[in-house]
Amino acid sequence: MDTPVSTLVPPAPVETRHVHILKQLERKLLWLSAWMIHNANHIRPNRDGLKVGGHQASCASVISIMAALYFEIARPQDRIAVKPHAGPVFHAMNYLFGRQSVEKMAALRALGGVQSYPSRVKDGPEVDFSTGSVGLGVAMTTFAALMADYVRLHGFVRPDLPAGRHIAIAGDAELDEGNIYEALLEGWKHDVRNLWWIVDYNRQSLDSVVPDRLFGRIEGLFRDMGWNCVTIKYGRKLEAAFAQDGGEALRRWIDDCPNSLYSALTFQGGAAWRQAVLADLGRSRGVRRMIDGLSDEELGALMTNLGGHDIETVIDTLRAAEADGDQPTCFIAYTIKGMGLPFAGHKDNHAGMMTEEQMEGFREQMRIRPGHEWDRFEGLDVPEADLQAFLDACPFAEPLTPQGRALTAPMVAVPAALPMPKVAGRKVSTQSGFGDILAEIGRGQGELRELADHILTTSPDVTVSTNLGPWVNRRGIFDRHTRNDVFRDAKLASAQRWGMSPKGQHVELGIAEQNLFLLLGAAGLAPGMTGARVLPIGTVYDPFVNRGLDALIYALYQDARFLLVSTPSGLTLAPEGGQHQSVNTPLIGMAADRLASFEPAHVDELAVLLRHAFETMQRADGSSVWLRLSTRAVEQPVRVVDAGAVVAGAHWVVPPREGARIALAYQGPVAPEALAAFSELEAEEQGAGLLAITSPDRLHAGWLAALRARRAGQRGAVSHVEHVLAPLAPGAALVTVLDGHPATHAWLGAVRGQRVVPLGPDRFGQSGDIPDLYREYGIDADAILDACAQALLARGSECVNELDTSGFGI
Ligand SMILES: Cc1ncc(C[n+]2csc(CCOP(=O)(O)OP(=O)(O)O)c2C)c(N)n1
Ligand SMILES: [Mg+2]
Repeated sequence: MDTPVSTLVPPAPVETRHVHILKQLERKLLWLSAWMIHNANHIRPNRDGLKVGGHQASCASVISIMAALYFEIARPQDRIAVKPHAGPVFHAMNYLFGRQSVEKMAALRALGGVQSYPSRVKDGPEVDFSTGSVGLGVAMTTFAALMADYVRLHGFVRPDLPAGRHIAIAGDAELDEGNIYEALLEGWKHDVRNLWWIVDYNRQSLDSVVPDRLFGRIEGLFRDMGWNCVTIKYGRKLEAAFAQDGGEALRRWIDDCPNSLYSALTFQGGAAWRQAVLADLGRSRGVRRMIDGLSDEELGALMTNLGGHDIETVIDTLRAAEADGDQPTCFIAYTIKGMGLPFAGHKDNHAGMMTEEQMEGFREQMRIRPGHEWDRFEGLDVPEADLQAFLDACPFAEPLTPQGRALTAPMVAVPAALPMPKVAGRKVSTQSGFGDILAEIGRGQGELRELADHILTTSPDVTVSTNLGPWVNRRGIFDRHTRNDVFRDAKLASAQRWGMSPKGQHVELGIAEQNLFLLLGAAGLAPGMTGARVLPIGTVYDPFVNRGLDALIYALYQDARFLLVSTPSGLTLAPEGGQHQSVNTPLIGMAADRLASFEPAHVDELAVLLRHAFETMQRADGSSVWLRLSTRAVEQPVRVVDAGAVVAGAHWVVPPREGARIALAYQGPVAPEALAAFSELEAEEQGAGLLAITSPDRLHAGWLAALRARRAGQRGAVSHVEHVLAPLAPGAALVTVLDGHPATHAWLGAVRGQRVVPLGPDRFGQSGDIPDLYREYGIDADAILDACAQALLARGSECVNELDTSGFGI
């Protein structure tokens, strides 16, 4: 086993209370987590033949760490991310605290039961951070710590709420994920505090044993990022042995033992340990004496007495770190995967499960009577009243508020309308409209004041190029320390005034997009975590939403509430070329749950949607919001837009005549092409309609909801898109166009059986100017007119009949 260079913790003088009780509770966590998984796989009826699964070995390795943390160290105000595969341990711990039911645990991985991995939304208020996509929960704690500072420094937190720590219990393989290092770097820049990562260093991942000396590297990285790094390597028994004659040789032997050999010996047990140690150290009289005096079982227990399984050592180490201040600290706790179970140390044990026979043996060892498997204190040798009194006295058991640990924050008032820049008749892009509206809000005048104060903006190094600059000039950059803008002080001309202070409202991030979404997630959970309302807005180039997608989905999965503004988007970004031209993002917007996605073409629509976003992201039944914008300046209409229709996803710019044979629908910055094509179409086909689609996502969601409602017997349920398309003839044609994948609109034909000719790029983009690219990808006015002609000439069935199908052999 490699030994990372590390700060050794000074022997902690802190006395651990009730060590015996703690060890009994550890036993209970081990039993309940293993039993929960066994029950789900072997006891509960299985109707589909699928393996239910669960990770008994991953649970076993983290038992002492979690017992030390939750029964001794943690305070209710601490926010903790638990490694995904320790979900059952987490639920067992809550059960002991009286915060989880047997029914839910017995239904682990079944509908309505506890989830395989802790889920904020589905497992209830005790889960601080969902985990499952490894690495993200760990990294998220960094941004939650940043947010905790932010809301405190802005005076948003109730004074009676104590500040907490942010803690991640991480699997060691989680540290392979790149987002961990992106978060480390960003955390360093923002000088985050009160952050602990406790690594369950069992040196095993899913497939294998991790390479030796890896942690020497990783530890160095932590130190470089300003973290304290503490290794919890050996338990008390081993430390005592090391102090004996021959002990130093034994320590060196274990230190030098390759991870895979150590794992294999652990699995094989005492006799194998004896043979291996004596083969190398048999000539040392001290070692021989020490080992000869132990039975195989005792020797096995000694050699596997790693720090992460020694609850007293873990507690002492955490306490010492606690006393050390608020520097971020990484604890590398050596453990054995599957500790205490028959497959301890076996490299294939990740998804391994005890057989029924092994479980029977384990039950006897745990002194659990059949039929009493779920009893909270069954098999423990401490009176129930003492155990209960101990649990009641745990600091973590104290209520943070009378409502518990899940907090709430009042809504921030949103004015009936946001300031609308004077754009009618001018050429303006949605992106610059966004910047203007936000800058105006940033003045914080009158009824906008509260709203302005609660907005937090952030961007991964594209603040200026997404038009947040004027807002930032007004509201400043957030930093725990006040720092002047050097350019400004030196009177050097710059449009950006970037002074930093604890009152600033923009968090400037490095380019890593995963960090943007992790911060939006943390800020979007601020009401529940801190009791403070923050209205987070993140800007990013639209194509790079893909770059942070896992973290975006992760934030949404937890029901974090934020506004995502992605701009610029699509081919319309013309000269930038294919890596910058997004094609698939409208489809992501449609498919992402808890996210309402919009793409306005004009600034009046944008103003409506921005206002809607501030409200929707605060409403209990609302969601996050995504606005896909563009840098293309398009002429702004003089009109009063129907706000309700804009929010619902579409409004008629030119309503069709009843029974019209065709309508043209556009979305986003292709509006000028659609308008040009429409004026020709209208001359040929009187009564044609022109539809502005602001949200295929809302239209689609509304349609599905109406279909479901009608199936459930609500015959009058009609969606917005059904209303909108109703005037058109049943077999009418609908030509649709957007600067995004055409599948975004193709489904519209299914609503009323109309024929859709969907236009939009379905290939990677490339450099060019807008006329060339729109022509090349078939979204210019000519292409739209061709599509209209095709649609009008060919009726649906004829269209298919005209195809030459001879080549298909039918
Ligand atoms: C992003 C992601 N990739 C892959 C997986 C599949 N997976 C689940 S656990 C695991 C290995 C975890 O090892 P480690 O973090 O060391 O946990 P432990 O040994 O404590 O079980 C993998 C690859 C996942 N959950 N998330
Ligand atoms: Mg591991």
